Amino acid sequence: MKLQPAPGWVPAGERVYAIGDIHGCAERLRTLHGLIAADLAARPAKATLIHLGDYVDKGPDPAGVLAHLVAGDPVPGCLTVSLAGNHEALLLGALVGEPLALADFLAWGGRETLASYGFDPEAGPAAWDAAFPDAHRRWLEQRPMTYRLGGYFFTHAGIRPGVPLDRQDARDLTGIRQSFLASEADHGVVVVHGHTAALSVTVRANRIGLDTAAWSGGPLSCAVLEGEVLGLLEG
Ligand SMILES: [Mn+2]
Repeated sequence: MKLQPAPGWVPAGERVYAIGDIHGCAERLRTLHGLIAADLAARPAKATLIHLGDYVDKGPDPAGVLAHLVAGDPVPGCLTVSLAGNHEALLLGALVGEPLALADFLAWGGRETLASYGFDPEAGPAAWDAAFPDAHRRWLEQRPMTYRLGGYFFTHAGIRPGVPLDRQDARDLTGIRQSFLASEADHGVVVVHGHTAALSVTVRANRIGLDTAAWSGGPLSCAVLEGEVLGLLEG
């Protein structure tokens, strides 16, 4: 793996594998987990596997992604941290028939999620809710919003510049775009995020963006962080 200087740091002897928006790309996620397992076997370290959220919608197999992650331990030997994305909130809101969530869910790729579970899109929230696997619902409900390690702060979309990390609003953490992406402020941490797709992984002094639109033909990107260097894997 080619390593380049990283904007942040990870404690000695540790490594982080951070994966951007998955959006139903179950096969590529399994491929990427295999590459991570091989890298970890070749170069043992205390490893943390972080998924940056947006497991469902848009792509072909959201049900397969959730089945794979709910089963646990996707890369043996890694501590796994799977963060919440805005699409997880949309799905949970749609299942209980919350009108705004339902409208956004259907407009932003929720039909692919329904299809992957074998649900009739015309059946409506009550029918979907009754048939949705309990284990998948509990897993979605339990996703943490943030994770911190070394000089890095991991969250789905980004942070509101100028607001302390422990006082960030959940809507910013899972939804913020330009006011974070365009900021050149030193946040005190390097924010590792997904949510806003780019053609390739974005590495700036204050952030690393890992959403490379896997669902629409881009790679599923993984940043490999250790010491003060950064490598990339693609599924
Ligand atoms: Mn997304």
